[in-house]
Amino acid sequence: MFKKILIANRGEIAVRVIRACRELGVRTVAVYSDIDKDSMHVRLADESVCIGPAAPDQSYLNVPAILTAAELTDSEAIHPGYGFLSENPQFAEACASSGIAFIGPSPENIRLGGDKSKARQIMKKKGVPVVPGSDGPVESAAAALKVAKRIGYPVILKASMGGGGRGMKIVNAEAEFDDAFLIAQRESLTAFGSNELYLEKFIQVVKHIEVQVLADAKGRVLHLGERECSIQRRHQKLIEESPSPFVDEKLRKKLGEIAIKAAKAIKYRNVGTVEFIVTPEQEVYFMEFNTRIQVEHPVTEMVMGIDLLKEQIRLAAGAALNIKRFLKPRGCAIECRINAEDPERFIPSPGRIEAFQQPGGPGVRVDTAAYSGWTVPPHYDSLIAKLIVHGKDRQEAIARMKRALDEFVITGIKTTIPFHKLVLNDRNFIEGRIDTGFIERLRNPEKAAV
Ligand code: MV4
Repeated sequence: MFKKILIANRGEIAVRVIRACRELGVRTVAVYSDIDKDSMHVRLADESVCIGPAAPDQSYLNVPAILTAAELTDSEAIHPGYGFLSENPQFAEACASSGIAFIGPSPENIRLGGDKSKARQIMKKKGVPVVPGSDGPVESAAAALKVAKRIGYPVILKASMGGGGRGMKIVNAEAEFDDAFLIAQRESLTAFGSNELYLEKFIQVVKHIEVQVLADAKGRVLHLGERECSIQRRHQKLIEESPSPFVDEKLRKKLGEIAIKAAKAIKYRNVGTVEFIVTPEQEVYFMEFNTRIQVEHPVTEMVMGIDLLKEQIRLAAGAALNIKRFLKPRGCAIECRINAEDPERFIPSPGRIEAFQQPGGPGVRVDTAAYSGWTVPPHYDSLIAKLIVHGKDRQEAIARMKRALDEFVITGIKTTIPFHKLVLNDRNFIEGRIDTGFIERLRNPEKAAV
């Protein structure tokens, strides 16, 4: 096992990694920007190093500063958390060149996870189900139009280097195709530095379901069931749960087998997530391979009784998979992402937190780096806490989440707690009728399915 790990991140995920390290007996180094000097992750780590000003590109994305901090503190490994440098293959390579272990998959795994069109092409070749569409990227508008003619409208144009819903354009009819293609190309070039696009049939009503996988250096791969992530707004997930109320044992087995096939197809190592869209008819399509620990990992931890961060660190240190057989989810876990945002318009609401009083009691977990008197800076993601509950079944988990949301006191800034209370009281949510159009319908009830 590593003796000392540097955490190249901030906020709740840095705290989560430090907690895992403590339990493993590993020393920790926090890095922080000027504005984060009074942060919880700095307080909890054994050592800390300032790596630059508040602007992310000068601190949490500053590769030379982070590698220097690791060398100065004799850190053997770096945990990137999520966001920032976590899916940057050059950073993973730079760590290796400096003799520092990157806690995550190989640079090749990360590079392929980032190239959505290549990943789709490989998965298709290996027999993982993908939506009908282009075989890899499209060479030109004319070539794309030919594919669209073959598969029929609506189609969706996606940026090869996009992902997570960024850089997508739905095209409903041939008359709109050429304009849409040029706009998508231009937007992709601006956002991702590449104008490469691929094309898929657009599936109208979908659920976003993802499967957690674990893989060791010997090529053993396990899955830890699914997470239902359909409650999202503009591709920002708001509520996640495991298991999905839509997934029965048969579908879980199918999703798990496909996820393992996907991981083996790319010789994946460490923890990862295979993202699918699933139709009401239980058709399953591979979408993306996420090569980081994800925000919503706690719901899997709660139902599987596994510490994914500790497993991830052990795997990076070369350990074999610790779990002997496939596990079944126990009960139900739900996570509400609490953001420092106006709950009606979802615009950031940074500032000083006056009171921060978190809920407790049976089955309640709060992953956060916030505290009374802390100021939420405007420079970073607005996620300030994750409220996770576990219950014997979905009904108990929902009751527990409502109770915990009522107990949670955060004053001085606006948060999304009132929004979550609204969802937890919605009939469709309570009865498990959720797809990616849920939030839109909640705010605009006249709209039928998508
Ligand atoms: C799709 C899709 C329908 N058909 N692809 C969004 C996240 C990214 N990983 C993939 N996404 C989607 N891909 C095909 N072929 C629907 C989504 C999707 C979505 C699309 C438009 C508006 C909201 C959405 C929410 C979740 C998923």
